[in-house]
Amino acid sequence: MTVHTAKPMHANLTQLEILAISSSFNLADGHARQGLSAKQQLIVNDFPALFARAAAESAAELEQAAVRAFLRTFGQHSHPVGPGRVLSCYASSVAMEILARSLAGKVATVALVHPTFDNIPDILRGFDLSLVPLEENVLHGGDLDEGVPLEAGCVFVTTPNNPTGRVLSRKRLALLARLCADRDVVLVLDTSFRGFDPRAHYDHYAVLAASGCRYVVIEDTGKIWPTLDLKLGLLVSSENVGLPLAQAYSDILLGVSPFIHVLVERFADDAAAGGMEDLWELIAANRALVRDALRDVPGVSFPDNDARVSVERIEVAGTDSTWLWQELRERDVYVLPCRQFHWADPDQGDSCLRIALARDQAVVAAAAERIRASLLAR
Ligand code: EGV
Repeated sequence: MTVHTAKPMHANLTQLEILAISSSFNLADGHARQGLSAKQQLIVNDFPALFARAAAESAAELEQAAVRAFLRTFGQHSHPVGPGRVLSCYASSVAMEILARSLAGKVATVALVHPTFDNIPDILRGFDLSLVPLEENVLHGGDLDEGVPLEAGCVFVTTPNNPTGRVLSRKRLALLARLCADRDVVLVLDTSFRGFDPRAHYDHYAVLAASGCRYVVIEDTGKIWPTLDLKLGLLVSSENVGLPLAQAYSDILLGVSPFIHVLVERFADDAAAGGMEDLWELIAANRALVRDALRDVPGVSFPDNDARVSVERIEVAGTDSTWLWQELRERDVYVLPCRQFHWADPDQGDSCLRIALARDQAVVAAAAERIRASLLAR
């Protein structure tokens, strides 16, 4: 299998995540792998009843209930409803593939946030779309009119971003949406990490609708709840989006299991009833654990001071992160090197590693000690 021999320099990030799947110290992928909370365990104990309900009730109604519960729990009260506006997918990457398929031939160039997870540029390039980087600093604080090149027919932003955790503020979203409306450009948001950061819980759909821009939002339950990758990606779009999304969807999917919809509704209700705060606490504790274990290691710093997402970057001055990745792998610890996130200029990611935090504390603590030992032995 190619993935097992892939050199980390040339592998994509997901290939490196696959290598880590069976390790005891898998801090590579951003999926939720922490143990279930006591209340979540009760939902899992109820699986036979959930299955029976999924089989008995109207699939369309179960889907609507799941979408509504999920989006409202995370502040998205003005999310669209109605035929074709919210399409259920197996995963956010599947939603992205469908979006890219619908952009092909309609749009030539996409302005894509830089850095971001590498399967986004890879999927877009797979449909012959040209990419131009939209640097985070420009996105959050610069002149958008200059920063978004005129040739871009689509602007794609991950918020909160992966791996940096930076969140697009309401004000910046409004500016960007206005610019997209003025230029008749499609604005795409990937909000897969939204659940972790309350600063991303303002009502994005209200802002988007007020601008009148053509938009697509990719939502995701997969990063939040430890449901063994039983998850839902949503492809949400404006009425005026002008892309053949429903047709592209039908090329790939008939629909998603109603069992997933029932599950998502229950987990969303649990999140709204306090589960969300428990999750934030776990991530904050794991982040503190990593920082405390590595803070005094010479050359180490944490570039994303404010981040609340379930991944943390560590910078190791003067080291090649791909080499470090190898060193850690020999201790059975798996993280990600950051070159691949910088899809337009990999050298920018040279000295950073990304550590996944949606794990049990004991796993993070043990892995952090191994990372510390490895760094001190350099
Ligand atoms: C992260 C895995 C895919 C992706 C993981 C991810 N790759 N879907 N090709 O879900 O941050 O580790 O986004």
